[in-house]
This record gives sequence, C-alpha cells and structure tokens, in this order.
Amino acid sequence: MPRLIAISNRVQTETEGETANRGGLAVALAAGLRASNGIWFGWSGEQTEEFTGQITFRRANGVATATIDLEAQDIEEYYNGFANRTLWPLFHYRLDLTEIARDFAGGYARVNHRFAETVGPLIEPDDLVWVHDYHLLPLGQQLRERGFRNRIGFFLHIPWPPPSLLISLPDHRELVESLLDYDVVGFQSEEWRQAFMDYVTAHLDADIDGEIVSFGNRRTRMLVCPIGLDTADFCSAAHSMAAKQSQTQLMVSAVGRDMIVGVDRLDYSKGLQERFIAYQQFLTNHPELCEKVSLLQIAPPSRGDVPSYQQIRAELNALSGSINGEFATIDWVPIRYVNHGYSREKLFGIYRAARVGLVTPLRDGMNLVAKEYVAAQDPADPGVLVLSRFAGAAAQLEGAVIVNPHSSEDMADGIARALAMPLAERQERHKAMFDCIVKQDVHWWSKTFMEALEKAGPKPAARLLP
Ligand code: ADQ
Repeated sequence: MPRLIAISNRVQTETEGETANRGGLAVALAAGLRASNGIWFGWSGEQTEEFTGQITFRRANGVATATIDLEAQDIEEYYNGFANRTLWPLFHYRLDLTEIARDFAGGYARVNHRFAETVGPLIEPDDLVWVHDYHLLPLGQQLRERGFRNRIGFFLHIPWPPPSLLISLPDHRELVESLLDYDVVGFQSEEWRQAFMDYVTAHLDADIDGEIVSFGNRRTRMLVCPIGLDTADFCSAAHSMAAKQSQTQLMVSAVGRDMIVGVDRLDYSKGLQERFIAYQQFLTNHPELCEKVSLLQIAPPSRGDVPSYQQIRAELNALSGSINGEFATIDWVPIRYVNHGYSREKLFGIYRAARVGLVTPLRDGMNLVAKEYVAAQDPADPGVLVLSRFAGAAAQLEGAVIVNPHSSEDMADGIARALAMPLAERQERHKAMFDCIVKQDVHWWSKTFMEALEKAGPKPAARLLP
C-alpha cells in the first residue's frame, strides 16, 4: 500500500479534538492515515511573526503530523478572508454573504504556494497525495508546477455551487482549471458533481466521458464518494459508561417529556434560526404538546473572527430568548440552547436520549451529525431523524423524515410526524439508515477514494514553473 500524504488546512489530532469542537474531517482522516502509516500536513493553527516554513513533526494516536505556522496577514487574507468570507458562503449558495476582495484572493494564492513549498520536500515519488477541502483547491496545480508527478487527489467536503453562482468569483475559470491538475476529484454527492460538470460543459473546452474530464493532456476522474463515520467505533462509544451516564442524566431531567436534539457548529449554513422558528411554529400548531417536548440545541461557536458569525450568534441568542419568553412555564423551558463542545461519549448519550434528531442545514456537503444520530440509536426503540433535503446526507439516508428547511410549516409538520411515528415504522426507517452507515462508513470512504487514486492513469509531462 503506498504511503498517504494527507494535506488539509488544519491538522488536529484526535486527542486534542476529544472534548473540543472538532470538525468532521478530523475524525474521518485519522482512520485512513493510521492504516497507511502516512503523514498529515497542514497549518498548526498558530500565528508566527513572519512566515519561516519551519515544520513541526509530531505523532499522536498513531498518526504522524507535520505542521507549519502562518503569519497574521496569511490568516486574515487566506483563512478568515478567501476561505471563510468568499468561498464558504459562495459554495453554500449565500451570494449575499460572499465578500470579493483582491487581498483575499492574493492571500489565498500565497498560502497555497507556501503549502506547496513546505510540503514538497516531504513527498516521495510513490506517495499518494490527498488534498482536502476548499482552503486548498489550487494546491495540486502548485505541486504540478514544481514537477510532482505523483498521483494527487482532492476531496471537497462542502457543496459545489451551480455555475450561475460560481461565476461571481472573478477568477472562477482559473480556479476550476486548477482542479483539473488532480487525478481524482471527490464530491460528497451526485448533486455537487453535476454542478461541477455543468460548469465544465458551459465554460471550458474540455471533453466529458462519463466520470472523466479531459482537458488538454490532463485527465481527471470526478468521483462521488460520500464521507461516513467510523461506525463500529461510534457504536461502541455509544454503549460506554459516559454515554449511559449522560443519557440517564438527560432522561431524568426530562421525565415525561420527549427530547428533540440539534447539534451543529454555530454556522449560518446549518439553518439554526430557521430551525428555532420552525420549532416555534410547531409549538403554536400543537399547544397540546407544549410542556411535553423540549428542544436541546448544542451549538459551539466557530469562526468568531468573521463578522457574519458574530451576527448569527447574536440573532440566535435573541431568538431563543424570545421563544422561551413566549412559551416557557415555571417548570418548563422549551429551548435549552448551549454553546459548549461535548466529548463524543456525552454527545452519544445525548443523541440516544433524544426522540428526534433535528438536522436541518440550508446547504451542507454531507452532515455527519445526521449519521451520528442514527448510529447512536437503540435499534429496538430508535428515535427519528428529521433531515433537510439540502444536506448531502439526504441522498443516502432515505429513512429520514425529509424536510424543506426554508419552510417552517414543513419542518413543524416533520417534527410532529416524527414524534407521533409508530414503533414499527421507526424501526424500519432506522434499519435502512443504519445499514447504509455501516456499509458506507469512513473506512469504505477512504478505501474507495484511495483505490480510485491508485488506479489513476499515467501522468502528463511535468509542467515546471518557468
Ligand atoms: P462541518 O461543517 O463541521 O464539516 P458536520 O459534518 O456536521 O459539519 O461535522 C461536525 C462534527 O462536529 C460532528 O462530528 C459533530 O459530532 C461534531 N460536533 C458538533 N458539535 C459538537 C459539540 N458541541 N461537541 C462536540 N462535537 C461536536 C464539513 C462539512 C460537512 C461534512 C464534513 C465532513 O461542512 O458537510 O459532513 O465536513 O466531510
């Protein structure tokens, strides 16, 4: 098995992430890296006065990591700027929040160049190189320009926007062309791949033959490869003492009440305001269920340096306060809204204690919380997943109650339907979803992607920088 060099914006060890707010990628990558004895390269998250390109090597939980520090201007323009104020909103269909600035684009190009310069010396000729996510779209091109002929793949964890949105980016064509320097590009769902193909058809003089895009002397396979959980590991965590304790604690605190749970990074793409409003609608439609249900929303803050994230935080505080003010009684609070991170075991106890898992993003590449909720259920008496049709996970989890997160009425009906669902139907739906997350777990995901990468054809001649 060739060695894997994984490259992503941040490198996070599992130990670090255990109690913190860790992203889906951290959990997913560790499994594939351990199996291949690879190296995970990325930004340390630390700021340095001046960029030096010095690499820090570590090993944690069997995963070797190599990290670099970035300087303040890099963090501002590349990370907070182009990645999180330009690409993230645009790729989540939020043109209204997309900020276009030359400084951001310049910082993005500079940091991708710095990544290529520093990771380059670590790459051996037979290594497979796997680049992750929107922070590093042009990294493959940067490596090719330095003469690397390795098989290099890219996986996009977030949606790919339709061409009509993407063309708002001044350098959209260069960005898409840079992706054609990879051997394999992976998408979470068919919808995102199709949006990419639509752009290629409309704007590039390229040939498309099934999954293969040929452009000049380059050939790239466009693969749909939905990310999964380490399902077996998650299921055993769900049975741990800590999980049982948190489940018991929650059940005692909510005696006689059905709990609905939402767990999301605090991000506008997750549809949290819309969710609170839908819950309010549900309480209005079903006065007989007031005091019989409660919503626990867990939302650890993220990207606090970006203004739109500060704004959504303030809006959610106000909204939860006003809904509680309107409906609460002396011994019942309709929404418990907490901004902490929880250990995986605690989170599992919470999922398992909840009758309904409410996962209603406006757009989401995949959404691992939906899968975690399914994994944590007791198959004999499972809860019901209420899932947005705009999450990549909806293409796989057909046993969910699928809702439109833009319609508070549709979501309110979905909640009511989930709470009233008979046991046999709950079991049947859960089984279909559970079978899927067992079959297409994170090991399947990394194996499928790496096999596709290993199979990639001969490399085009190196295109060295002049
Ligand atoms: P994210 O947008 O971060 O990831 P998601 O897939 O939901 O979204 O993963 C979030 C992870 O953080 C989950 O594993 C969850 O358990 C964890 N988490 C959330 N709140 C937590 C809390 N309070 N305490 C502890 N853990 C918490 C991006 C894309 C997604 C895609 C993933 C992986 O936006 O669409 O599914 O990458 O590809």
